[in-house]
Amino acid sequence: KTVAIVGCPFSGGQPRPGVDRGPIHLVDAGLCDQLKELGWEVKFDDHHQFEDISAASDPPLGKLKNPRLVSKVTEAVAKTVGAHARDGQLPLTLGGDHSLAMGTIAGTLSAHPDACVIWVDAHADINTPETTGSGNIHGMPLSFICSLVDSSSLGGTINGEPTPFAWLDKVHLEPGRLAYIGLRDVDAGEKEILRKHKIPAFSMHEVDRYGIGQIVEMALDRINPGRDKPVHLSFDVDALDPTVAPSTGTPVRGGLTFREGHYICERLWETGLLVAVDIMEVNPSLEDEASVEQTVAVGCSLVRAALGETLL
Ligand code: DIR
Ligand code: MN
Ligand code: MN
Ligand code: MN
Repeated sequence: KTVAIVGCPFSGGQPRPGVDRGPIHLVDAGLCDQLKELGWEVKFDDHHQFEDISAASDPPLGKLKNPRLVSKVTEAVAKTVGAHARDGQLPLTLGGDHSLAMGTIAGTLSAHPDACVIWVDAHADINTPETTGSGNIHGMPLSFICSLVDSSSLGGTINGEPTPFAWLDKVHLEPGRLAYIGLRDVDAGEKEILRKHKIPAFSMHEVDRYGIGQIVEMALDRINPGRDKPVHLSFDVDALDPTVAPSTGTPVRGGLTFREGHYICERLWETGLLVAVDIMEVNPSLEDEASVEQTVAVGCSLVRAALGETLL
């Protein structure tokens, strides 16, 4: 069993600098050795070197900020993740901001067309270019992946130039194969999308009501009832309570406990269905040194839990 670490020092999907240093901190904390100790063969060449596009040559497209840059970077990530997955390796993508998941999920789907997605986050990240208030693409990756983006606004060409996200036209995740855990800061337009497409969403309210053990089964029952389809886990560390993972760009109080976050990872590993893992939005430039160390350590231990570390 081989895990391929895809380090993605990228922050272009949101405005706060520093999240691009998340993957560097996670690797420097000893993640590779920790995974070797769990019996994995670890493939890590270096962090991804992304082609830069200057802000001057990347003006907003409608409300979208840095559209060409985000598109280029996520397309490259899709190729890398897809190649590892087709090689039978487990791609572990370290972010970086959550716009990267456009690339990781597209990559997973290229190798496992029947994959489903568990999205652990305080936010739904399913705004469309029309509903977004912020214009930050890290709040939108799922609308692109689930083909909810109005093609008249982004498909085709603008002034004869192909729109940057044309590469995503062929990528499609059925909204019914996506389930959320941990939501607590969902925009009005996103709530409408979740309802309209009947997307299984388990907010902190449901976690409180049923307990995390039941919630993970309820999520899997909706998207993977036979427990036979490959599972992609995309974990935004802001799903955790800010007391557990303080160093992240958009913390929201009332989040998952340390154990609840780890339980999700442990249970998904236990199913034997995990084919890809993302750990996103660790920002080592936010909060004090102890908070950064704590957040990075939690990021590493979530990865270990998803890759087979057990308590006994
Ligand atoms: C908000 C915040 N829904 C947006 N999203 C965040 O900008 O679309 N996602 N912070 O992680
Ligand atoms: Mn997110
Ligand atoms: Mn989030
Ligand atoms: Mn599509």
